[in-house]
Amino acid sequence: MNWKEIDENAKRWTRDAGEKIRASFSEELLIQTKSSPNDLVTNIDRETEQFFIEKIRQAYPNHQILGEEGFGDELEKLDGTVWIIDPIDGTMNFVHQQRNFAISVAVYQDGVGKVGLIYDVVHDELYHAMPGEGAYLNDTKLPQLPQVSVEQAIIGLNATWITENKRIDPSILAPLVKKVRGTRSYGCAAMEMAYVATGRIDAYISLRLSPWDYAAGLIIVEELGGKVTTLTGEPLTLLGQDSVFVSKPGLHDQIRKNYLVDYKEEPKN
Ligand code: 2AM
Ligand code: CA
Repeated sequence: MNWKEIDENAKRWTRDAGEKIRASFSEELLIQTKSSPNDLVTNIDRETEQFFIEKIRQAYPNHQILGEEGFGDELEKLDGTVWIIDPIDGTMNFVHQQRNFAISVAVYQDGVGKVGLIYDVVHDELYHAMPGEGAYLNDTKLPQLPQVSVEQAIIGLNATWITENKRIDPSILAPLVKKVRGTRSYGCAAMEMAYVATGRIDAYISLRLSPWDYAAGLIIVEELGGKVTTLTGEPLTLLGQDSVFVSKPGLHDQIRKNYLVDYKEEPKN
């Protein structure tokens, strides 16, 4: 398998898709809802996913594709070469703000991450990594993540998780929010993982993400020595929805030990 070539193609297609998205800003958006009134999808989400699928099918007919908008394959296993794509992560931001969204593209081989790309379309910033080859922001190599204390940390966290919700007792995360230096909520999981990779934030917590939200970020953050697990410290499945805890290395253990011991995953069936 020529991973360098796959990486180069993935980067080119991602930048090309970004250019199309930027061009779409001057056109009228078609906005629809999916599972709830706040779960948005646009014609651009769909067209962007279809653009990737066309390119991948043409170049790599044997590869599988897992995409948020469902134009790819239905996967029950991660056997073989699998592209995991979110054409627009942060669709609500895309619709309301025309910023703070990203394209997320990852390629896995038998469940092992090989290429991870997160593209901040508006800022033309491409975060990318291949395991063992370093992680980059455009052409600049990112340094390994340093240690930080809980008191000095800024964590990415949506306010939903410290109010009444279906997934976590709000009293679990409240003491952590009190202890850290600050919290931020960008509303785009892939970008928040890219921000952990660059040290703009120190950790990121979400109680429900899908594989396409974190598949690329996981490769980039792990390449820099960061940890990416569920809130109970288990590996992410890349097949269903999971809680996600992304952090600088020492901070991950500190937060798990001191703030997350009371959290239990819902039984999956
Ligand atoms: P999306 O924009 O691609 O849907 C918002 O806090 C973050 O969580 C975004 O990255 C968003 O991705 C993701 N998200 C929102 N609703 C979700 C859901 N029902 N399942 C999984 N991820 C979701
Ligand atoms: Ca999306």
